[in-house]
Amino acid sequence: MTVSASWENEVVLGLGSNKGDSPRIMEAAIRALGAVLMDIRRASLFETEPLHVLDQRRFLNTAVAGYYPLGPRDLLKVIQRIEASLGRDRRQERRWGERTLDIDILLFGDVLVSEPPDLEIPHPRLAERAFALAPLLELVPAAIDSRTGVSYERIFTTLPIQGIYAL
Ligand code: A4P
Ligand code: MG
Repeated sequence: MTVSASWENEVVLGLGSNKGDSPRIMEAAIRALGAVLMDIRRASLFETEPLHVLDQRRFLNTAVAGYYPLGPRDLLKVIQRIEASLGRDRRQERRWGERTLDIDILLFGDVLVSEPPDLEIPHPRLAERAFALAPLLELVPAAIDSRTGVSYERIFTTLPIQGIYAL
C-alpha cells in the first residue's frame, strides 16, 4: 500500500559503509547519487559504533537529500544498482554485518509505503538509529515522523547514547 502526498518529494537517503575503502566508496556513492537526485545536499560524515551486530568495524555514515522525479520503487532499483556497482554482494553478507555500501531510503517526502519486506518508508528502523537520524536532521531539521506525528528531532534526543562522532 502506498499513500502519496501532494507536497514535494524531497528524498532523504542514508548511506553506510564499514568494509573496503569506506571514505572512497562514500564519495563515489554520493557522486553517483548526484546524477539521480536534483539539487542534492549532503550531511556531515559520521564515524559510528556498529549497532545490532557488534563484532565488526566502525561504520562511516552520512545522508543526502534531493528531489527524485519518479516513484519509491524506481528509486529502490537505482540505489541497489549503485550499491552493486560499488562492490556490494549481498550473498557474502550476514544480516546487519559488514558491507561495502548500504543505501537506505529514509524518507520520501511524507509518502508512506508499507510493502514489507521489500519496501517500507519511512525506513522501519530509522527512529532507533542515531547513525541515521543525526545526518538526516542536518538536512531536514523539521522533519516529522509521518506515522506518529512526532518530530525526528524529539525522537533523536530521547535515544540512548550510541557512539556517533562527526568527522
Ligand atoms: N527495504 C525495505 N525498505 C527499505 C528502504 N526504506 N530502503 C528492503 C532500502 N531498502 C529497503 O536490505 C534488505 C531489504 O530491505 C532490501 O532488499 C530492500 O528491498 P539490504 O540493504 O539488502 O540488507 P541489510 O542492509 O542487511 O538489511 P537492513 O535491515 O536494511 O540493514 P540495515 O538496517 O541497513 O542495517 N551500525 C552502524 N553504526 N551504521 C550502519 O550503517 N548498518 C547496519 C545494517 C547495521 N548496523 C549499523 C549500520
Ligand atoms: Mg539496507
